[in-house]
Amino acid sequence: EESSCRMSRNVAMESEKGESPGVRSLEGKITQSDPPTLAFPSISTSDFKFSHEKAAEIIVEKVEEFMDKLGNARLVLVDLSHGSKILSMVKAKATEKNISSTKFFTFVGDITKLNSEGGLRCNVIANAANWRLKPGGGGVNAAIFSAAGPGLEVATKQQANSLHPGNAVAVQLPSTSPLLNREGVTHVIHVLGPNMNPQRPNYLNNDYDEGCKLLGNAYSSLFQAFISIVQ
Ligand code: AR6
Repeated sequence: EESSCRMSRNVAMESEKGESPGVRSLEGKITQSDPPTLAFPSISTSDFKFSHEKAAEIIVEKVEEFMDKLGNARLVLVDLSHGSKILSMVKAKATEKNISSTKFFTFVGDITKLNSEGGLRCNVIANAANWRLKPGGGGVNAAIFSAAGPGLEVATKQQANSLHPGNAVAVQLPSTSPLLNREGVTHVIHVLGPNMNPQRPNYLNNDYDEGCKLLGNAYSSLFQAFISIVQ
């Protein structure tokens, strides 16, 4: 059995350009204090039961692929606990590949309290959503909908009613949202990852060929949506 997903490797060399972070941005602006930052959870690896090893491989491949499209923006993988397996695997793989630790790093904390509790300002956060884009259900989805207030559900409905696995949709938070006012989050990007939990919709029955493809698509959609917001 294949132990991990093999993805294209031809992006590996491009991240090593030796640029100094914070000096240039997409529009040539110098924004050294608060660079645009996307905080994202590890999609599919908890309730959706996707392999942590395969997910870590895909996260690092996709981060690497988007490095040179980021300008001065940053990507941050977040999880709740210091014991997070996914964070340590991703950290090790990113170090191995010499990915710039100012443009991509991991962070332990609640994604809805990064600024107030962690002192990390992220203008965009990603949500590991369900296909109906509904609040609740546990995990990061329940936490984000609850912290954002009812305005997130309303604003989400104006963008989309559902998502297919592998896709993402960006939603701007209304001006009344506590997530905006307390945390400085302007957008939530909902992402639907592949599901390996037989008790959830779109169950893939251990088909990791399809699962890895969909998780790769999910991160591409997420990072592309983030870049569209900040450029
Ligand atoms: N802050 C940071 N990370 C978190 C938080 C938080 N508040 N809560 C969970 N995580 P999951 P999935 C981490 O289960 O596997 C929902 O019910 C968690 O440790 O939220 O994609 C939806 O409605 C893990 O690393 O998402 C869907 O039906 C990561 O977030 C389903 O779960 C993702 O865990 C999606 O399942």
